[in-house]
Amino acid sequence: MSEKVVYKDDTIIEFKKPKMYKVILLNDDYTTMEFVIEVLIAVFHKNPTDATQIMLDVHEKGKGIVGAYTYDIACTKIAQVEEMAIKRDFPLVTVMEPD
Ligand code: TYC
Repeated sequence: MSEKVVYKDDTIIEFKKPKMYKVILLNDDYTTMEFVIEVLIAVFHKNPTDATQIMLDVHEKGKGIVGAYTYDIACTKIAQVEEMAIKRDFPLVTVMEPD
């Protein structure tokens, strides 16, 4: 997908939409529900209601999509989750896949 913009001097610039990547949250038996909600609010800017719903969904189904982001942003969010989880000694993991 792309958008072409034609300027007054006839310059044509084509803006390509960046590829998006889904960040997927994985369930485990050790991370507390409260911590997962805290991560979803801090890293993914979810409100408490949505964060709780996503956490419960992942708890029941094993995994769930948290959002879709550009490559760099998805990588950064995954690293932020890892850093928070390591600090608190939880095995919480997020992964990414092309949207
Ligand atoms: N299954 C965890 C528990 O029962 C809670 C949890 C939910 C953990 C979602 C990880 O991505 C997760 N404490």
